[in-house]
Amino acid sequence: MRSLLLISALAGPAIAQGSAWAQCGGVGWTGATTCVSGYTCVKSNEYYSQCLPSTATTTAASTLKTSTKASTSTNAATTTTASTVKATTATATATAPAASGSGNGTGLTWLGVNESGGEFGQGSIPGAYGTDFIFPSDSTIDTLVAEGYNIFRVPFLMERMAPSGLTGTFSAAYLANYTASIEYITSAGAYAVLDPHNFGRYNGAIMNDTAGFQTFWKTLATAFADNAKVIFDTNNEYHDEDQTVVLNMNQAAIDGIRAAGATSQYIFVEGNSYSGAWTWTTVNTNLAALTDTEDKIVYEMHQYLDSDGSGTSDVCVSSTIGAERISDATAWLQANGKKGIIGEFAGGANTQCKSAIVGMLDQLKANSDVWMGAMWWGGGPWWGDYIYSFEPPSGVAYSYYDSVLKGYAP
Ligand SMILES: *[C@@H]1O[C@H](CO)[C@@H](O)[C@H](O)[C@H]1NC(C)=O
Ligand SMILES: *[C@@H]1O[C@H](CO)[C@@H](O)[C@H](O)[C@H]1NC(C)=O
Ligand SMILES: *[C@@H]1O[C@H](CO)[C@@H](O)[C@H](O)[C@H]1NC(C)=O
Ligand SMILES: CC(=O)N[C@H]1CO[C@H](CO)[C@@H](O)[C@@H]1O
Repeated sequence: MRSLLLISALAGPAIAQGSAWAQCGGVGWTGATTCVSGYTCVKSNEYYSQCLPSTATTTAASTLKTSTKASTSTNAATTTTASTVKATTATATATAPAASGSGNGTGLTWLGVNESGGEFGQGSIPGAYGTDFIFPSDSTIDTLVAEGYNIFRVPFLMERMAPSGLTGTFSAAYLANYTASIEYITSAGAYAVLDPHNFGRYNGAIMNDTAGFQTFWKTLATAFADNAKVIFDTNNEYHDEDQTVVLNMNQAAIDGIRAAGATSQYIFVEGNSYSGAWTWTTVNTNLAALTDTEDKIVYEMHQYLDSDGSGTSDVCVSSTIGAERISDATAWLQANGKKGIIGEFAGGANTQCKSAIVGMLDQLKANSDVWMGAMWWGGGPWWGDYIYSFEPPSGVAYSYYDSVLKGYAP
């Protein structure tokens, strides 16, 4: 749908030995199953094995590892060196997610970017990798992590992941490639949000099969149960559907994830009406009833600052609209003892929007008792000249907003 630029391979081609960090196994994998010297093939899940350093003390593979601010932050996401993180991944040890960071004194736990591509080409299912869809590029993650961003939301399509239905077998190839992206992010020390970008629908029909949805989530969470830096996002932007269905589907996802043994991770739930923060208290108040045995629910709300809140214009309503649009939701989170995250936000590259964006981020920071962070919409290799593109090095919004946003990194 956008210009086909910067396509980067995520997994290695079929060569004699897998290179550092390359895929080396998994259902359907036909490439190398051994790794170059110094690396060992380690199973991540049924669908993906990766060449990881043979010892925990192996020198970090890329410069991003040393550029994270190890000495100043209390956040494990940023203090842990890459080699240690890689080793953690290799041994698949699930540990409690890091506490709030304090490097910039924001009180926020996360600041990051949506990384699009896996959900592109929705008119072509399953579609072809590299033509209809793509996954985030490693170099983008390296760049953004080095700047302090520590959370990336990675959309995918359920119809590609589970082509025969919610309870059907997953596509080994799609899950393997998706897993490679997710593991790249978490190995770099950041959090990765698994985002079925489906708007509460499957093949265009509103999903209401709670048992099937629970099974889908149990299958997906099983593949990531050992990775504590993974976050599960039940679904992108439910809209125009029955409010009880939204409640029940979120609860089914939570129950499926925990039933998979994925107990250390946060779960992001979304609401109806595109999960808008500005309409949250008039639409989604029933979602306060969601329960989680691990008590790690985070309410993910989205907020754009154009007149209809759709995120389709670079004109912001006013210089204060950001703070205004999240104020009711802030009060709701506080009144109900809940945590929240702005899972998508953006504004045009102009001074009015910049003031509005800063105003919103300042409100998140001032209310970090309930707000855990925010994620810009959006990065990804195929955005081209999109008004909100946060793709380094020259995306419109990256060029304009990077210096502002990173000041809010944990
Ligand atoms: C997975 O990625 C490889 C390239 O690394 C590509 O050849 C393959 O077509 C991809 N498959 C899917 C389903 O994404
Ligand atoms: C559930 O979804 C199916 C398929 O879209 C639809 O036919 C059915 O009417 C829905 N049931 C309810 C109770 O909404
Ligand atoms: C704080 O903000 C600066 C930019 O203002 C950024 O470079 C840095 O990565 C942020 N995080 C920390 C922990 O200092
Ligand atoms: C409006 C916007 O860009 N936010 C979104 C996050 O995911 C997809 C992109 O594929 C958009 O359609 C969503 O609305």
